Amino acid sequence: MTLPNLAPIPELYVSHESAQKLKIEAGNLPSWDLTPRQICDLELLMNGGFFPLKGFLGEADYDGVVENMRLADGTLWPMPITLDVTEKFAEGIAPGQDIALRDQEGVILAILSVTDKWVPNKAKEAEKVFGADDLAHPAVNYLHNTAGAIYLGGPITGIQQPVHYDFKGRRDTPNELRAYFRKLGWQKIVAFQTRNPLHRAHQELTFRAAREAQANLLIHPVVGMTKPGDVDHFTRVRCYEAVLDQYPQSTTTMSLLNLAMRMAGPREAVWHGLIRKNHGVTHFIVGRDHAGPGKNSQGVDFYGPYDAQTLFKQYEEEIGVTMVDFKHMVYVQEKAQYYPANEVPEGCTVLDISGTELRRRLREGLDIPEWFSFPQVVAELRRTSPARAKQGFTVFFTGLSGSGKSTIANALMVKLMEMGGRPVTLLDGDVVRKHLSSELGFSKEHRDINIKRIGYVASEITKNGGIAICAPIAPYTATRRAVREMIEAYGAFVEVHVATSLEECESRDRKGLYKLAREGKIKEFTGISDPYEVPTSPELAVDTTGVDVDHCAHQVILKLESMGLIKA
Ligand code: PPS
Repeated sequence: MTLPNLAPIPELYVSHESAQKLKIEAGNLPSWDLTPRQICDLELLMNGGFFPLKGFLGEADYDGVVENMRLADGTLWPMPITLDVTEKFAEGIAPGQDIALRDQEGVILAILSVTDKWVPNKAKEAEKVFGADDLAHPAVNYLHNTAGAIYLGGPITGIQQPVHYDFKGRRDTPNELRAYFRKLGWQKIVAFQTRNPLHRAHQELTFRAAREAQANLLIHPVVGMTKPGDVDHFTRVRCYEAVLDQYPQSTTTMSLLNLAMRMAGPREAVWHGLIRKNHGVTHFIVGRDHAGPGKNSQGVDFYGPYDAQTLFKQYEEEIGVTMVDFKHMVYVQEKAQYYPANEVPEGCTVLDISGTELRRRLREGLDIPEWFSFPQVVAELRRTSPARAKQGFTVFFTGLSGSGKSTIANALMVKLMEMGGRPVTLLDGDVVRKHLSSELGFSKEHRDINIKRIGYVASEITKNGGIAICAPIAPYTATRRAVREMIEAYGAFVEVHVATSLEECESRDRKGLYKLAREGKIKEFTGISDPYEVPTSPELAVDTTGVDVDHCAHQVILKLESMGLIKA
């Protein structure tokens, strides 16, 4: 039996007095503005959540972690915790230098004493850590398309915790949790990691796990960064608070963990175990497809359903936390109660609602029965996920100059306004270039900035329940993908490829630009002297050759109807 060692765990903070002094001195250092993911990592580095790490990994530790889940000294650590920066920032930094790490408002949180600076082999990192160099994996996509090209490593001197304004009373450092367990005399604690709302089946399984291990229960949800598209943590925490009342008093507590998940399945499970060990727990529930990212680009699951349990079991002793395997709980109608799926009495009717089915019911405003979830949880979910026909969304037209994007977009706007219900905003290529991007030209860099601005505005419109119609050329796949991700966090993204051929666009030459481009009088002209990467899987492709605008706009309307975004 593992008894918890609830002594305080080392943190990386200096004393309050030294912190004040350091903060002033650090004002003169080169400073790096941390990304949201880096802020999460830094918080857990500083408060001991990532013990025994003393800072962002140096190159030798990184190599060991990537290769075989071990730091250079042999300690088990499965996840590279690295500080990625841009090439431009890295140019001015050399090992031996200190840099100030700031949050997004410019507050100095820590000092990094740089010992290592290197160019990582990202393809190898993806293969080894996430199992495949496949952009369908959210962390691989982040690695290639968001993370900077250079890594800096070295020890951290902690100045202050990142500031949180939400659910302050529910956030605990490892030492605060350890002190809480000590105070209550809890010796065995089962932790449950989650990034989803809890329903009755989860309540049953967590409580059952605690009972079997004769332990207390810690609901330990992740509120840092989870999988894109997950229910936001504000909604989830309100849901968790409702479920907490369902456990027998004083058996269970909840604490929020500001972790940035990587969805790395088996490696992630081991990592979660180590983090929970640092928070003072003795047991950890590992489920089917723990921290799974879903399907790869071939439509196959990245990891086997029990890979995480197998890897955790293999390292259980070293992690120092006992694995409790997740029982898949199902509702048995005749008995009006939950049973583990493999213990259902013979001849009984099993009821279950999958995550996909639940999302469909929420989207379509359909019934969610009481046997499945708690009424307060369902009410919370309905408040923040209204039926699809009431949510905001973005229609993103892309295609060559003169393909007909703006004309169809205008027709679509009018049709949607005629239907009413939601405000409609048109972000046309030319109009955006006049009001939002007037200083930009047509280099790849400038086009990307332009499209990301459009994406940002569209994501805000979508978040607030409106309809955004965008109609730029948007020639690059990666940039369109980045915009999709920005928007899908809040609502649907409908990519419409206006696939009119170059020959047709050129023969129309409505603005006379193709002629000038052919004569070399306009440089970097899309389709002539600049690339257009054709979308491979848009929601819809329309060709305007020989077809009237009304018909094309109608095709978009039909698509929106079939996606449940508008009601007929
Ligand atoms: S991009 O690539 O998405 O940022 O382009 P976008 O903002 O949609 O701007 C395209 C409009 O600008 C005019 N124009 C050019 N297009 C392409 N290449 C070059 N070099 C260029 N120079 C000016 C052109 O009128 C485009 O309008 P549309 O409506 O697409 O014809």
